[in-house]
Formats: sequence, structure tokens, C-alpha cells
Amino acid sequence: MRISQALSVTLHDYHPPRDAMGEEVLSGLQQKQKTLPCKYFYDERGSKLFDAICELPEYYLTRTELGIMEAHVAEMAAALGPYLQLVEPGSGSSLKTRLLLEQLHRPVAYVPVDISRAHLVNAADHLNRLYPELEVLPVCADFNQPFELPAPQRQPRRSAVYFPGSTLGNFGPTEAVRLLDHMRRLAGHGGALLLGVDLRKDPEVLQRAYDDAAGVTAAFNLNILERINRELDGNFDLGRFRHRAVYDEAQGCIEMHLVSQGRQVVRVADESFGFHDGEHILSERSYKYSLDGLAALAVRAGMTVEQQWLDDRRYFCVACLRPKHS
Ligand code: AVI
Repeated sequence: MRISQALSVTLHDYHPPRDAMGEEVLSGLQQKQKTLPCKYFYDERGSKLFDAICELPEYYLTRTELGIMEAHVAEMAAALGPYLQLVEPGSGSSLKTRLLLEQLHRPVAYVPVDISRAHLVNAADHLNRLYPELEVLPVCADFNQPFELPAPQRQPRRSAVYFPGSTLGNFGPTEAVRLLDHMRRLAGHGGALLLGVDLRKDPEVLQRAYDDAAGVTAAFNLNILERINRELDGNFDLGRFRHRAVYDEAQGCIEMHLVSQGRQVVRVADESFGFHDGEHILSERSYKYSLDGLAALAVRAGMTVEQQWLDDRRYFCVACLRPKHS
């Protein structure tokens, strides 16, 4: 890890490898069920398309979570407590984070953790100028890999991890437990985790949210193939793959697929991959939780759900999880 000065902030840099994409993409395409890791959606165009998704009438998640935050942020801040160090894995300097920071009582430090160094530094610099009382300590790391929290100049009384946006849903059950367990350890004794999760609901609502009428989600899904073409010397013909969203009700999981239109052979780097007509690549899973399922998940990660806030339609939940025996 290296510490350096970047704009107005001190950066703790774990130099997360950025060249792992080739290996992961090739090994995903070699599986019997071809898969692509959904983290590679977010190149520049993918990030813009995701922002556009968040504005879509069908994609209720962002709007609903923001509504819950606006209605209950004071209670959330009280639950987390004063003199806090707030850690945000996969941070984005979003409106939700600012809402929370503004309600916290005398927060000591804000630690955004992100793999994208330039974006992280710019967002941290912006927050640092906006809240001069707050020590902003960006950490450039893959939040799924081990890293240590930087020590703020003033000693915080406790730490909390903020993980909004239902990003947890993009991890399978085993990985989700591992990730929550990691966050519990980051929060430490007396700490907490404030988590935003999407809830199970009418499959038609989910279907529309992941297959919108304007085709923005389709463009977002197909963009990963364009990225592979550009960065890994691939030759996917984007006109010969179609976006599909499928809800598996038993698992409470919406899957995004890229379906091959006809038989074809695609080259990526030096490897060739054959597709038969209708064969699909699984590009994302987005798990939806019941409140019982969320409580069970928390227990598996050594925590309990202490408080939870829902919208009127019970579409989304922001939950405060506390380590057991804390
Ligand atoms: C980032 N993540 C929580 C989004 C989700 O809803 O699973 C990604 C997304 N995929 C399609 N639309 C949005």
C-alpha cells in the first residue's frame, strides 16, 4: 500500500490490478454455462448507461432508496451514532451519501473505497471541499479484497460501513455472506452496517425494471461485448446478440442474458467460442431478498438486523445491521 497526496486528499492506494479482465472474461466464456463478470459493465459508457437506468420510470430501485433515505435519514444517523468514521465500499459520492453525512452528528472521517482511482480522487476532493470539518480519506482498493482502514487524525468513537444501492444483490449467497463478514470486521466492535437491499416483489415489476421499454438496460448489457471487442481484441457482432431478463422466482434472482441470434463463432484475444442458436451468456445476477432472507443472511455473517426502513410499497429496504455481541 502507498500513501500519496492527490488533489486536496491523502490517498491510500492498494494498487488493485486492472489487468485481470482478460483472464476472467476468457475463463467465464470457457464454462459450460458461459458467463461474464458483471463488474465489467462499468467502463465509461457503461457507467453513463447505468446512470440513465437509475432515471428510468421502470427502475424503481434508486428512486425508492433515495425516498427512504430522505424520510428516515435522521433516525439512521442516530442509530449509527456521533463521532463516526463512515466507510463506503464501492463509493460514488452519491446524493444518498451526502444526505447521510449531513445528518451524522460530528462525523470524524469518511473513507470512500473504490477501484477506480481517478473517479475516487475527484469525488473525495469534492467532498473534502464541501465538508471542511470532515476528514476524507480515500482508499483505492477492490473492496472485495483485504485492505486496512486509514487512521484519521481525530480518533473516531466507532465505525460504520455504508453499502447502498442493492449492490449486495449482485453477489451470490455465499459471496454475499463473505462480503458482509468482511464489512462486519471493518465496522469493528460497536460498529454497524447500513445496507440498502432490493426486496422480492411482483415478478412483472422486476421484469420491467430489467427490460425497460426504451432499451437502455439492453444497451447496458450489450455494452460489455463492445468493451470486450475494444479492450480484449474481440469480434462480437452486437447485432447478433439480444438482451433478455429472466426472473427465477424460487431463487429470488433476476438474471440478465445475452442470447445468441443464430449459430456463430466469436473470437476473444486468441480464443474462439462457438455459440448455438439461442445459447446465452449469463452476464448478471441480481438477488432480491425477503425480510426473513435478509435477517438470515445477516445471522450467517455474524450480525443481526437492528432496525429497518421500508417504503410504502415495501419494494426496498435500508437496514442497520449490528455485529452480534457488540
Ligand atoms: C448495480 N446493481 C445493483 C444494479 C442491479 O440492479 O442489479 C445493476 C443493474 N443491472 C441492470 N440494471 C441495473
